[in-house]
Amino acid sequence: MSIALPETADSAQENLHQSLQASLRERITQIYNQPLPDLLFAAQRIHREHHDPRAVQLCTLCSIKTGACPEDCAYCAQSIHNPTELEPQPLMNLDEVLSQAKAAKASGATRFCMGAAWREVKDGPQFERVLEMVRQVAALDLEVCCTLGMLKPHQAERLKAAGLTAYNHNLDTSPNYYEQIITTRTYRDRLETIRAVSAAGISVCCGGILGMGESVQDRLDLLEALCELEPTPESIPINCLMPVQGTPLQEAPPVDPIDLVRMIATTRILFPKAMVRLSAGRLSMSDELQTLCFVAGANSIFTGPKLLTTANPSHDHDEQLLKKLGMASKKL
Ligand code: SAM
Ligand code: DTB
Ligand code: SF4
Repeated sequence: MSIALPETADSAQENLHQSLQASLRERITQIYNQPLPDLLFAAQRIHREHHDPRAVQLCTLCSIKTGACPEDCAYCAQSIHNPTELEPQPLMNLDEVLSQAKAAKASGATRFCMGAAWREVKDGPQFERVLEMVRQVAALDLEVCCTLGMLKPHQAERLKAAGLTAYNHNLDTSPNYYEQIITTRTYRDRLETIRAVSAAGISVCCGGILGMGESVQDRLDLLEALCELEPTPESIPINCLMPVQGTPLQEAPPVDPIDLVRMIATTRILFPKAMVRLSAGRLSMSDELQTLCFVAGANSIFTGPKLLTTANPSHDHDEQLLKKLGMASKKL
């Protein structure tokens, strides 16, 4: 009888992977569930080792192509599957985008993020226009980020060559809960694009959304999925759902504020060097809650009156809040 050596080796590897995974999951759960003062203290200590605790990076979003998206993301105003009031807009002209980027820079933003309601990037004149946008925004000495849906390796390489700093592609929630939210693509599709982005040498911006009916365990499973990316993301947006009329999630209840703070602190501890971005949902957060999020390790916000299609606090309000806290916008 012959011994199936390779199988034995494989199963040993699999066992090791499973026990490492179990211990990672346990560690994440322990971090998240510790008493809040301990969690905040641990997050602050790590935050201060790697970042200036007074500095917040301001980013500005620009929806370069709005609405009529074929994907069925249950949270999104821009999906054709959701009867929302949004007016679709075709791909913007280069000049309009550039003037928005200049205005963002003048108001203190150091990162400009262009979002398109596409399922995936298609080669052709529209992609060429986006590449030109990336080149010209990069020439303004801004970090340039894009979120355009799925990418193929050669498209990621072209974005890199055009000067793209980062690509945003969120995993959004846990692998298990994903199909409750989106059915037109899989977690694996997401991971493939993320791999193409990293392989092209572009920094990965990847995070999720809280408040879509998921459990706390789903949120921790999202963090686990982020820990398993290689390399781990340099930028992690934590969004709270902006409930949009006409979407299946229009009535979703708001996220518990302390759960949000726990999530931010846990993210900071697990990803010491990453930028943790307090993203969508700030409009309905009190100044006090945002302050706790900064203490927990969030060090970036999106400023400007609009996110992609939904409202955001005014730039003046953000400026006053940072001033009151003795904090300031981060220079490049
Ligand atoms: N179509 C591209 C994609 O989905 O990758 C890029 C644009 S998409 C609007 C960018 C991200 O915004 C999504 O991955 C999701 O995490 C976030 N987002 C969209 N709608 C949201 C909402 N109503 N509330 C909170 N976050 C939202
Ligand atoms: C991310 O995670 N949040 C930003 C950015 N990446 C592109 C987008 C938030 C969009 C919120 C809903 C809207 O305005 O349509
Ligand atoms: Fe389309 Fe992106 Fe909205 Fe999903 S989140 S519907 S892919 S724009």
